[in-house]
Amino acid sequence: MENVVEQIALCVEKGKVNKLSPFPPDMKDQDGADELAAEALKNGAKPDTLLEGCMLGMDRIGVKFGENKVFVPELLMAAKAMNEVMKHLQPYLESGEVKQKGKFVIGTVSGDLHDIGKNLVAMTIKGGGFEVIDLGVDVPPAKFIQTIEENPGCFVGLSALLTTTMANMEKSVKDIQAACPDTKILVGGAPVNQAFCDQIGADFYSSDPQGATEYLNSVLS
Ligand code: B1M
Repeated sequence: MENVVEQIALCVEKGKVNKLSPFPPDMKDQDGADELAAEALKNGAKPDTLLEGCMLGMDRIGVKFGENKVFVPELLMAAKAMNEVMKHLQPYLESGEVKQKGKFVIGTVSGDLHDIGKNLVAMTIKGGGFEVIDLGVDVPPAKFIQTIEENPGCFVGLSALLTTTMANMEKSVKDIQAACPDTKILVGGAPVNQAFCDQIGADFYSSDPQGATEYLNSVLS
């Protein structure tokens, strides 16, 4: 089984989606995440094992991304490979046979339409074993609050890319804290930094997706 974990992890880390995928060139004509996941389940592997492989692969690529050893395209390919595995796991997730670590609600704050970084954070956290509820862009505080109330115990992530929408991030944090005081709020995005996070009273700031995943894991452990 260790082999299955490692094989899936390698495909996710390298972004090897399926056998036909030409990327990465050094894995040309080899089985990808799609074939390996299907084969492993057919041979009786536990669905949890596949999730473990995804988490390991996303963790490795996330660390490299945080260290500037790989860039957005590699992270996107890794997420694509991870999604191939998740496709096979979907029935087990829905039946509850595979348990996720928790729920993470994410959105770009109101007035802001940037979603590339937010999507990377969402994908990395999904690969880290969390159920991700992505509210999209231009999300008003009331929508975050409604979703938190529908998903008690969830974590929340706010992304902002404009200096002008940082004020909306602050309002979202304040409104969420007033309505749902126990909710842990993560913030990020290019203009956001630790000082701003402290100033608006959010729980955690991360400059990259991996830091956000590590924070969620640290809260749960
Ligand atoms: Co816009 N834009 N844009 N834009 N845009 C910027 C952000 C800008 C810096 C460009 C510039 O002027 N040099 C500038 C902001 C200036 C400022 O506020 N000081 C700007 C502007 C001004 C605008 C418009 C106002 C332009 C106009 O219309 N006049 C307009 C605003 C629209 C709106 O939102 N209301 C606008 C529009 C757009 C497009 C729609 C064209 C497009 C967005 C497409 C999309 O997202 N689907 C766009 C883009 C692509 C950019 C740039 C070029 C790239 C942003 C990006 O995706 N980066 C950007 C300039 C630049 O950065 N070079 C720019 C890649 C992404 C992976 O990084 O989002 O930072 P990032 O995410 C990182 C981290 O920040 C972190 O993880 C990610 C991975 O490391 N992170 C989190 C992000 N969220 C996190 C949350 C976390 C944790 C980490 O926890 C919850």
